[in-house]
Amino acid sequence: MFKRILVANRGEIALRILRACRELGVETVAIFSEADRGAAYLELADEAICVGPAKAADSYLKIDRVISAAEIGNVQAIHPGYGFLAENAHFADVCRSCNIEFIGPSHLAMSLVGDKNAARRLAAESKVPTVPGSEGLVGSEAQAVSLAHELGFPVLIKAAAGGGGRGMRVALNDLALKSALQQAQAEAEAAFGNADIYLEKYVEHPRHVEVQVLADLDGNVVHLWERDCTMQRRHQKLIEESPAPHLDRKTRSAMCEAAVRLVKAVNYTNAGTVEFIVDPRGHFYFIELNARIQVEHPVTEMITGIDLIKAQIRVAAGEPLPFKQEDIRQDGAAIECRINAEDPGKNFRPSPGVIERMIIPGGLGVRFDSHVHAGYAVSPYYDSMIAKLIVHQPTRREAIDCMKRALAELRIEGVKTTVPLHQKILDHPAFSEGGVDTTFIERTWPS
Ligand code: MV4
Repeated sequence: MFKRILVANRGEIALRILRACRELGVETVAIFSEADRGAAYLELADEAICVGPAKAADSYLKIDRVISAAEIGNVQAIHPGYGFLAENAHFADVCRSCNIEFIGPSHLAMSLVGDKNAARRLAAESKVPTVPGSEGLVGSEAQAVSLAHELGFPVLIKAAAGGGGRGMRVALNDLALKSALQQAQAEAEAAFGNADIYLEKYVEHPRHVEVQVLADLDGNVVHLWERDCTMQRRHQKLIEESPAPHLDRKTRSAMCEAAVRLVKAVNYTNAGTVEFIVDPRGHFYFIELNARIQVEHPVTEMITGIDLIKAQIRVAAGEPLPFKQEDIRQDGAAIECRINAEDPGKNFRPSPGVIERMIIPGGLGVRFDSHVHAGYAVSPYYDSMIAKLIVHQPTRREAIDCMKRALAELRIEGVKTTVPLHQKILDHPAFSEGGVDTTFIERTWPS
């Protein structure tokens, strides 16, 4: 096991990793920007090193500064958390060249799955269902038009370097396709420095279901079942849960087995998430492989009883997975609400400021993952997520009731939060019934 690791992140995920390290007996070095100086969670690290000014591009994203902190802190490994440098294959490669273990997949596996078009090809080769679409990149406008006629409109243009919904465009007809192609290419070039695009049939009214996987350095790969992340707004997930409602046993098994096949095919190691969309008929299609621990990992931890952060650290240190597929349970139902400091009355504009008063819910099956507290100043510089409220109960019905109770106990005053929206969703019959698709929020509350 590592003696000492660097936590290359901030906020709730930095705290989550610090907690796991403490339990493992691993010493920690935290990094912080000027905006996070003095944050309470930093006191839980053995050492904390400033890496620069508030702007992430000048601190948390600056590879030379993060590596310098790792050298000064004398660590053997870096945990990147999510966001920032977590899916930066170049960073993983720099860590390797500095003899620092990157707690995540190899830079090779990461750059492979970072190319969404290559990941799609590898999925198809591994008999993982993909959405009908282009075989490889789209080379010309004429090719795109003829392919769209074969597939039938609507079609979706995706950037090879994109992901998470960035750089996607729907086209409904020939004319729209031609201009969307130009726009998508220009946008992809500007955003990712790579104009490569590919085409898929647009799957309407999909549900978003993803499979958690874990792989060690000896080639053992397991899945930890699925999470349903359909309840989202503008590609920002609001609520995640496991098991996915209305997923029959055969589809669930097929999806989880497909995820494991793909992970093996790309020699992927550590924790990862294989993302699928499920159409209204229940057919599933591979979308992308996310090479990081995800925000919503706690719902999987609750139903499996497996600490995913500890597992990541252990497999990065070369330990074999301590469980087999048949040992991994899916017990009860877990739901997570992402609580953001945003103003639902002002189009979800970030609502930074000081938290004046805060009361955290508790009780059986209630988990609250957050770095904030009364007196904490929510910074305008970073993501607006300030807490995750997670519940675990024997059934989905009980989990919903428990979440409603916990949300009613929660008090956060001084900043506006998304809690009222969560309450509206939990009270909505379509959510209780479990039958929503990714367009639910925008359709139900157009403003
Ligand atoms: C799609 C799709 C429909 N058809 N691909 C959005 C996030 C990115 N990872 C993939 N996404 C989608 N890909 C095809 N061929 C619809 C989405 C999509 C979506 C997926 C998951 C969760 C929310 C979503 C919201 C809008 C669109």
